[in-house]
Amino acid sequence: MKVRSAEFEISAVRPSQWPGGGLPEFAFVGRSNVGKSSLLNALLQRKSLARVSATPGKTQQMNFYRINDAFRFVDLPGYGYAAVSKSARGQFARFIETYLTAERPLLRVMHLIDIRHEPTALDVQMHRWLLQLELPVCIVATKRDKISRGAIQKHTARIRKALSTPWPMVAVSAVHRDGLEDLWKVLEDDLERWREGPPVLEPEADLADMAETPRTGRAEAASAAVSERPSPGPEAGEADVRIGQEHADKEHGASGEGRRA
Ligand SMILES: Nc1nc2c(ncn2[C@@H]2O[C@H](COP(=O)(O)OP(=O)(O)OP(=O)(O)O)[C@@H](O)[C@H]2O)c(=O)[nH]1
Ligand SMILES: [Mg+2]
Repeated sequence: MKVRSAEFEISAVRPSQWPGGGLPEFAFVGRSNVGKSSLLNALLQRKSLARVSATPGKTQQMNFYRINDAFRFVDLPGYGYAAVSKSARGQFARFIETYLTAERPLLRVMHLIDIRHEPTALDVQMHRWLLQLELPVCIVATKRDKISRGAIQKHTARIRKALSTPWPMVAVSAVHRDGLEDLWKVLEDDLERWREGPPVLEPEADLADMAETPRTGRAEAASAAVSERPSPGPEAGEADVRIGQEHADKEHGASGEGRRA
């Protein structure tokens, strides 16, 4: 992706401040300090467009960035920072929930997980929730420069197992600028599908299905596209796009329906 322009638009604390205009969006979620802002800067090749915090829990608003006047990145508040008061944490959760369930053209949620550690209980909870919402997701394993190359596959496998997820995973380092091309590829494919328009409804779809078409339809389209990806080669550990669809369906029962290709 050639980033011709990247502008910070607004730090929003309430939905009325969210920018309009219907541009497609990608949201970045993850626990506090996982590297959301750093990843945004690395993807956009900007030093400090998104503020990187020395103290975790700093990004307490939703920050909107407009790229190439064509799409947006949305940096969501980090969860799980213990030093933030309980009421503030509740507010963050409501914030994130309001955004993720809003009628916006959200193409995919980037769920960031620190590659070094087993996903936390909150990571698992957040991921299950994303699966329930049937939003297309990409798992981004961050800070891969912090472990040896040889350990990447073992760590990504551990994350996949803990999250029990059908979604692709990309391991990145914002510091070494590794894995960014793989991640851009996921975003570019989403944008291309978006430009092609919503999928055509199945003729037998009933009215209840039609009411849900915008979001569910895109989730299905995204899932279909993901399933069509070629299976990973010998270096798959670096950008693991293996899809455990059958496993996930089993695991999540009927909630897997909406994502099946
Ligand atoms: N080694 C290494 N450090 C990183 C990487 N990405 C982020 N960091 C560091 O991790 C810390 C947190 O990074 P942020 O980008 O501010 O994390 P965040 O998820 O935006 O944090 P909050 O805004 O508090 O939720 C900073 O000290 C970064 O320099 C990476 O890829 N490699
Ligand atoms: Mg941040």
